[in-house]
Amino acid sequence: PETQILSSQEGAVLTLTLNRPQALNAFTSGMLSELRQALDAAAADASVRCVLITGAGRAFCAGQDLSDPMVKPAEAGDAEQTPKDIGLLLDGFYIPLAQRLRSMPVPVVAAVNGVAAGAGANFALGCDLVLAGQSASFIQAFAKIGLVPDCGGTWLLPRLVGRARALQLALLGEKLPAEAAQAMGLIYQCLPDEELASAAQALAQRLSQMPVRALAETRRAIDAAGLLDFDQALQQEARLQSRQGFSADYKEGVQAFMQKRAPKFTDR
Ligand code: T3D
Repeated sequence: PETQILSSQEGAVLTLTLNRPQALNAFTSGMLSELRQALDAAAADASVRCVLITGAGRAFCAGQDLSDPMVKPAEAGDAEQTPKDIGLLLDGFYIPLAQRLRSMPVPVVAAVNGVAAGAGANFALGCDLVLAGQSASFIQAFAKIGLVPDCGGTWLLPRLVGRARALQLALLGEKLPAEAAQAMGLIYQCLPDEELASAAQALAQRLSQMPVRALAETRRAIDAAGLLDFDQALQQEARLQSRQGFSADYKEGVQAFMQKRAPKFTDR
């Protein structure tokens, strides 16, 4: 079958494009597997120093494909009437994907080019820096079909925008335009549609030239600090700083500063 995840590399930036535009890039199990494999490959590939994720066509991703036999509830005339455990799809596909995304050894940028709904919204929000075009929008569509937010939404939303706004988004399931998403701190930046692709590529290129191991450790430390008290966070910082202090990137960063030249970072 035609690949549902397009992959292209420019310098050290790998772009992954969700590619089922006829269904607004809704996730099938095959597509979720392909995406995870692509992220695994990127994590293992030393030539990749930043990943950029976007969607083909007019949408970013409409979330789980609701016509997929794995999730579609039985209808009156269906031969098979046993209720399905759709949670199995989380165990088998969404959880490993969300974990993979959140533990990438390099920064991950989302370029949200259109609607991002359900798991599509939370997959985007799980990326490190989220850019969106002005015509893009975010929808916590779960409530509308009797589900709860997944793909990390219950963890991400209150941390991004606070409990009141997390509940506003998750309970009402309304379409949140990209501009409002930026205003409430849900995403990094909303841009004119025609500037999105080039701005996202430029941002990803810039990140790829930074000390990416330190950036990935920073993401991990910030996420972990949510569960720590202040003193524990200080201790965590000290541990990570010790390790970074021995890194080639630290040595290069300080040397470049002293020599008034641009650094060339290589750690990953
Ligand atoms: O455990 C589990 O596995 C459950 C996991 C759940 C995770 C989830 O993601 S739950 C949430 C699932 N997603 C949704 O509920 C969103 C459903 N889609 C929409 O609400 C709307 O399509 C949008 C707001 C995203 C976009 O609206 P609009 O008006 O721009 O487009 P449209 O006309 O509704 O959609 C265009 C086509 O895409 C249409 O097909 P057609 O009629 O042209 O043949 C539509 O059916 C299809 N499509 C859109 N979303 C999905 C989809 N097909 C399957 N699954 C979808 N999620």
